[in-house]
Amino acid sequence: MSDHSIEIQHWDIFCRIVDNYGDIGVCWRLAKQLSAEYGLDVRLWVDDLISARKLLPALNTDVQTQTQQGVEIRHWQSAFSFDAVADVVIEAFGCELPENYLLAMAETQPVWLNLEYLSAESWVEQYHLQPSPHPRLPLKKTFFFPGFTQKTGGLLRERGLLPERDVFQHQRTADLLTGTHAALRVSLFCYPFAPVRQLLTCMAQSARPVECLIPQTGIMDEVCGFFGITTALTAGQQRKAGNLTAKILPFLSQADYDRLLWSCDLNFVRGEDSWIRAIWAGRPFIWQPYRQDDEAHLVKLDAFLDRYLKAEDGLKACELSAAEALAACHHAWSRGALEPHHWQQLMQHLPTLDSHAQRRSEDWAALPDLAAKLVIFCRNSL
Ligand code: TRH
Repeated sequence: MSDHSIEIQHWDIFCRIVDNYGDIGVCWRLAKQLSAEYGLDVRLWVDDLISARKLLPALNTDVQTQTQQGVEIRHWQSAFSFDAVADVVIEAFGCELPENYLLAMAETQPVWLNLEYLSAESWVEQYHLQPSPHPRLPLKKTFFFPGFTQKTGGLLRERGLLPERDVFQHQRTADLLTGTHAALRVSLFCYPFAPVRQLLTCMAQSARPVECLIPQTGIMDEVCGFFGITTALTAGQQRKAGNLTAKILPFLSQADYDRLLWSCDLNFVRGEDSWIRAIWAGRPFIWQPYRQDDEAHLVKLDAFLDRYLKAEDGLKACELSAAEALAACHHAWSRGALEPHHWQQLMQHLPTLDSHAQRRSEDWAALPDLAAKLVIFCRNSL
């Protein structure tokens, strides 16, 4: 057996891309942060380089090993070969490690963590850091749950993120004060089954002009359908309807997507990673959870809204009528039944919701972030 008792330098993160961009979005962000902020040697194993290239445009899909932004990226193929087991092994979202790697882990006994999906539900605190012995091998895996409280694994947040956001937003406010920007700025990222046309109708009928910025994703058919056009809209194009101007953006880099969120008055986000980024933007947002069987996603949604809007652990509640307007809009959006009154209520309470969003981002940024908690846990495990 190797002596690993003082080592947590080498980290392997295993990522299987199920669908969409969230799995790789989270793993790539975490890998970069561990490398940049902690000087760790991080290897990110990805099973689908072609899908991953959406978030890492510089990725060469023809090579098995490459380094991007300080992170070694390895193609995780079914015939799995590796030189050495890392000191810390992160199995992202229960992606199941290769058998030969597990056998080698039984020899070297690394810290083995299963990074779970984010949820605001209260049971997360009980399951965070629970050990799970391997059924056959002398190995223990520990469940690591991200979350919104001290007793969970925290939220992904780079060290300089909020100061960078603040500089950007102050500069933008200064620019706005010197220009004429009456329109409400909204970003739109959601699943194709969201009531996109209903939302665009609300915006077109809105009393205040709305500029809706839409990165190119799977909702373009819905957008084109709303405008009654058959040829696909491409990045750089825009269309108007009533008080709405819809602008199509390319699919942005993660860094530019952050800036988009920071620059908007209201953000529509989905899944996991864009949801967290919307929180850090400190601006009001509507989150569409990833759809699950038995409507489990609606339970997740309510758990989040409770944590976000109500008083908890000394954090201030959002003013009641504004909280009700935000919750009603979230429910209508996730249930596919958005109506103009949801939008009008939301608009009426937007200033209050803006102050609340800013406050919550500061409240939650006061807690240790996910990478910090991972590193502390691993150090303490040795
Ligand atoms: O793509 P998603 O729906 O991912 C989902 C969720 O993670 C879900 O929990 C998981 O079960 C499922 O995948 C398999 O949404 P998410 O999590 O917001 O990931 C989107 C990523 O794309 C995020 O890292 C932000 C990034 N992004 C850009 O980089 N540029 C863009 O223009 C846009 C719109 C997104």
